Amino acid sequence: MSVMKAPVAVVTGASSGIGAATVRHLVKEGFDVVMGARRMDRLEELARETGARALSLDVTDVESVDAFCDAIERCDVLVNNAGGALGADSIANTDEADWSAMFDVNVLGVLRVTQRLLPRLRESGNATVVTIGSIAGREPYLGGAGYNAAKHAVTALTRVLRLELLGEPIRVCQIDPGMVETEFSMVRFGGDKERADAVYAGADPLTADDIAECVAWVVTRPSRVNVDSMLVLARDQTSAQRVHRRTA
Ligand code: 8X3
Repeated sequence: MSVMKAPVAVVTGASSGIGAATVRHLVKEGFDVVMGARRMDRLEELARETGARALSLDVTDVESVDAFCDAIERCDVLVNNAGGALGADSIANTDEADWSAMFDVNVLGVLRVTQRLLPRLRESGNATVVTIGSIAGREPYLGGAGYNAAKHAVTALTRVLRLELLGEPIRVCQIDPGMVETEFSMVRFGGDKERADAVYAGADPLTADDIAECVAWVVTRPSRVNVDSMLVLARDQTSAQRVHRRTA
């Protein structure tokens, strides 16, 4: 009797926020999940909680990406989640190092992992790549320059990948969240809690679970259905910086 094996989902940036929530949701949907991140202590805790497999991954380090991808024998779903913003300065004042770091993690990180796992996705016969973009990849906003540029590049990468894979059984989807309350803003503002809290002040932002549910929904559609892209905003948000805030 042949035993049907569960499909394998790979999630990057899985130690917190949308990545960790996605791991939980995909495990619930019956996937064998392989998760990667730099913070192994957090990943191991999530592994104990969910049964997902934890592997060290720094998407900005080619050797780390190679080792991570070499350890993956099967991949039916790839969730490119690792990413983030650094700073909110104007172009006149921005630090080029922040741009380099943002391009490295958001753009080249997606390229590296997708490129190396493409053979596994092809072998699947029914695969899905879901990349977590951002409203910043659709709409420029003041203070967004470097992150806008990086996430617009991610959108381009996703769209070209879909063109290249036409005719193959691999779906390509990009989910673009707006305001989600995670560690995102703390990282962006270098641990400045006041600035980070101000992003969400008085509004009812999305949660990591809200976006993880979208990922789980996308990858569980019938194989003929490709959800091309999703822009997911809080009800309190109509564009990157137009946010309704309740005052106390
Ligand atoms: C979404 C967050 O600040 O670019 O990634 O709107 S933001």
